[in-house]
Amino acid sequence: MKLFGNKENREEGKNGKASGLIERLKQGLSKTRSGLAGKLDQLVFGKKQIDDAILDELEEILFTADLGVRTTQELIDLVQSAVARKELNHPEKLKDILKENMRSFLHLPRIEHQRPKPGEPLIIMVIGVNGVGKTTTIGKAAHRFRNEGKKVMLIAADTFRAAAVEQLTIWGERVGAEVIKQDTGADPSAVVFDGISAALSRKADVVIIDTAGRLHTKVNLMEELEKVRRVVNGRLDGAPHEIWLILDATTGQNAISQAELFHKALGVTDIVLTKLDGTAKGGIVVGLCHQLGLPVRFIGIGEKMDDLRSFDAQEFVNAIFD
Ligand SMILES: Nc1nc2c(ncn2[C@@H]2O[C@H](COP(=O)(O)OP(=O)(O)OP(=O)(O)O)[C@@H](O)[C@H]2O)c(=O)[nH]1
Ligand SMILES: [Mg+2]
Repeated sequence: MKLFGNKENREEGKNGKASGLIERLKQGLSKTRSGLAGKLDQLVFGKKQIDDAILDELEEILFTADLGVRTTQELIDLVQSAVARKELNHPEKLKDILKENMRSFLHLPRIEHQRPKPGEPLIIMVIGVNGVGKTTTIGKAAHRFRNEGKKVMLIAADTFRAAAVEQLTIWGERVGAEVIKQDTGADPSAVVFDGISAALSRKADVVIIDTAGRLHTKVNLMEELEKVRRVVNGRLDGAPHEIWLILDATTGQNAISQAELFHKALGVTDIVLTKLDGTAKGGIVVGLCHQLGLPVRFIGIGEKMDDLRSFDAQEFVNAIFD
């Protein structure tokens, strides 16, 4: 009897944790959810059929959630043709068809990452314009890797902004990761070169490089990031294995043009979309995946170290619709 009780408790504990995580995700995405699901419910309430007026309002709702013009139009076309084929006749089914199509827009083949050679660390370079959440994401990601038992080192290559090094150092202390740094104003390439050497000799498992988001000009920024990448590659063949582009969800469609720019200049392997908790523009995720074909790897739903989530299309769509 006692044993049985223990087992039940254990399973309850496990399920409790899973449902807690889903609840936290829903809470983080609540602004987007009330914009989408909330307005959709109002739209279909008491309506008997899908007419042009409903489609117009639906377009407005999707557009406001920042799915982007193209993605919104494609969804409206899909709904319209389902109505024409008599596959969709009742407004209450609208949500299902939207969910199904958004899920398929979000479902992208994973980009094959370069793997580190045996015994060598995984090197991740983190890029993005200023203030999007690079340093915070690095702290949260380091925490995830630490939870997997990895030895993590952080390289402070944002030497442009005063206090940037200090901010990374605080995160390093919080999550138990060593930070390789020099003074503000040092050459980022030199910091990176020394940092990779230190990581190799100290046998780190994962190295994450924090870079500047702002320099005197955008051209300057791209050139410097390119230089940092060359130095990393010169020090360790095959590295950086991953280049994470951090985008701020609250900037909406602007995030898409940033992604295009950075991807063209540096070849991004993963997108991290931050600050989804602070915006109703969560539909940007769909636009990003669908228009650029770049997969979202993580989403940020808060400022704490547990607030970085692996992106899962199914989970995301459920969280913003149900
Ligand atoms: N609510 C919320 N805030 C976030 C999230 N991610 C980052 N932030 C906040 O955004 C602000 C900027 O974050 P940073 O990590 O300093 O951004 P950065 O890209 O490193 O900025 P620079 O170094 O100036 O280029 C901080 O106040 C963070 O706490 C998130 O997912 N949700
Ligand atoms: Mg920073």
